[in-house]
Amino acid sequence: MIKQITGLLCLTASIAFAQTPPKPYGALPAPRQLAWHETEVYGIMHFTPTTFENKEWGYGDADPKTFNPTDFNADQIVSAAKAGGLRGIVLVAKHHDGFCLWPTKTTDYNITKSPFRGGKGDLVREVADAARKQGLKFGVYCSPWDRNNAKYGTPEYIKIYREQLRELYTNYGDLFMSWHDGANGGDGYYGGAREKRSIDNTTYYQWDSTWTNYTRKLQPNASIFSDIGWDVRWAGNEDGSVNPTSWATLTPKPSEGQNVAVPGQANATENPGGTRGGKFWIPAECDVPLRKGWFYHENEKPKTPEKLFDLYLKSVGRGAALDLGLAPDTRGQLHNDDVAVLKTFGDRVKNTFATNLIARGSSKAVNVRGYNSIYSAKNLLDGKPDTYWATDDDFKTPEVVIELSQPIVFDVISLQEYIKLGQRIEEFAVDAWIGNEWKEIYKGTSVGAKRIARLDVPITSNKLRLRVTKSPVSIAISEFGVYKDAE
Ligand code: FUL
Ligand code: CA
Repeated sequence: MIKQITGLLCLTASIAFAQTPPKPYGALPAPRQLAWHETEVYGIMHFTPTTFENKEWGYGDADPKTFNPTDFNADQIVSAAKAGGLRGIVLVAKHHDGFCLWPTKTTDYNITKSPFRGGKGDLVREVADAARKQGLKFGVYCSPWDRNNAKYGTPEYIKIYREQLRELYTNYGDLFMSWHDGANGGDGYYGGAREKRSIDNTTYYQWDSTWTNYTRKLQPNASIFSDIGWDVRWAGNEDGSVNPTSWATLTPKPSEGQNVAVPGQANATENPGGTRGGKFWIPAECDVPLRKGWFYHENEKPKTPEKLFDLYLKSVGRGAALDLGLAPDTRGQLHNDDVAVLKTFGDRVKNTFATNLIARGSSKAVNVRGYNSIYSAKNLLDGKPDTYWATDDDFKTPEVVIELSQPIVFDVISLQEYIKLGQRIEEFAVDAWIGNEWKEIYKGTSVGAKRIARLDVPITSNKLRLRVTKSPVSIAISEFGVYKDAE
């Protein structure tokens, strides 16, 4: 009888505990942002008449007939991206030159006026289809600045721009991103006017109503990128990295001389690090061209696989994403050099993170929330992002020891918070048991979606300790791993 009652009590207790996960902390990611975080590495592809003019910014006056790839092949581009570990492609459907890569009804300056597929082509469709066929997500970039359009600078142009978005949002399936550049206007062709047009980008584009009435309604799963959000912020540079301490949260601040924080006006000093305890969950995207420019230029070379791996650690490894610029050449394919570099980089990431060397270790934590196995420290090692080690509310700086039967050799450490409950940890450290004592081998800050650290020298040990050293609330960590760089 007593046994039965105790059993019953235990059962009731564990059910009660099971129902009390840690209270979320601060701003939280929306489901579309959680999906975006999983993407980690993706590409942004620039291929317009500007490619054929060998420029970076088309003036808007190129004859549509210049857009004449000799052998466009979306599958070739997507395969190379996939081999690079890219999980999505954002296609620049219209760049600043205004040329639309789909048969839009909003302007004559579009692909049907080019020789591409005899004027019957739709490049947005071809890339979207190729991406989906190979399991990559698809997104679009439609430049608000349009150097071709005669109406640019007037309210009428905003209607045209929104109609372009509507076409892109309704004809090409589910999009994972809607990418909005902050370019500010300036000189251009503008239907033959060939003049300078300046717009006030605190008011002209009316992003609030565009994103509310078009993007959110027609593509609710698309993360909106702009320099200050709404869903994903610009890293503040085009080098492919954020600060060593970078928060997924941001309280957008006005840039110098402005009193409101609006897209196109990023306070770039704030962007690489975010705001600790910021008002919104707006993680960073590190966009960087694979080559020097965003468009293909014969005299430029792609970055090395080593450089890309370094950028991966400084973006994905700091809770952000890496967005690599892909620039097809005038054939309409990625150059062999780019294909090779992507493959080597992709293999390095894949091979490095293939096996968590402590996955089979035993874990001993100082505290597990409510003694409940749901929150066990074993969850750190199961490779599942949805299970996590959590502590009781008053255990804000806990530690866990992982012990192995054999020593391992590693030089990469990776940590992931269970971000559905917010970005909680502020500082942490990792120790290894070396020569009969604990030696601190890494000390880090901001974790969030992921924190990856590469150590200067490989460590050999059979016992590791993870210590959270600063956190305003109890912790929720979903993964802890160590790896050997597959260089
Ligand atoms: C920038 C643009 O001005 C570049 O041309 C490129 O499209 C890049 C991705 O965003 O702001
Ligand atoms: Ca887990």
